[in-house]
Amino acid sequence: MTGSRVYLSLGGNIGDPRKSMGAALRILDADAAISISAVSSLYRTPPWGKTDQPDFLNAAAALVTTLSPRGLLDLCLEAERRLKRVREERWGPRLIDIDILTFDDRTVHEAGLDVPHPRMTERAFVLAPLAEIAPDFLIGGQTVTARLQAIDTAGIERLPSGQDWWKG
Ligand code: PH2
Ligand code: MG
Ligand code: MG
Repeated sequence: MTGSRVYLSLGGNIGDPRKSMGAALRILDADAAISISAVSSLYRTPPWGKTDQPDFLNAAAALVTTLSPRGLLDLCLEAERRLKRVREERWGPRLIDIDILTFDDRTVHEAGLDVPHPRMTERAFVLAPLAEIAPDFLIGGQTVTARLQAIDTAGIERLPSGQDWWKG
């Protein structure tokens, strides 16, 4: 497929996040306008922001799409809804969260949609999985690997899931 190259971050910390994230990726991949091209291993990560909640599972994915950023966001939100995510408190526990990190080299500031994701370069739970599938990808002139080395990665554990865990 030719189209825009997108990186996504996925996460969750209640229910069965591995199952929810896998189902979300399969929903997206099944759409005619989206082709998933790479998925990272699963990572166990300490909660960031609001710390009195369970550890998260996080992963990153690369996809190619003919959709607009808004069209892709709508599908991600629809997948979250289908997986029965209820909108919870900010940074609190969640069944599934799908965030668009980058969309080609575009900058988007619209209601509910900021690309590149404004906090991605501060968050090891985003960059550790992303570094596995896109180590040399440049964000703000720095590779993902270099940026990851500059931030706190304490407590982050790559699980022995391999990269096919989402295929179900
Ligand atoms: N998501 C948040 C807030 N905090 N912490 C971790 N470890 N992983 C997440 O995915 C996460 C978080 C809000 O989206
Ligand atoms: Mg998020
Ligand atoms: Mg989100």
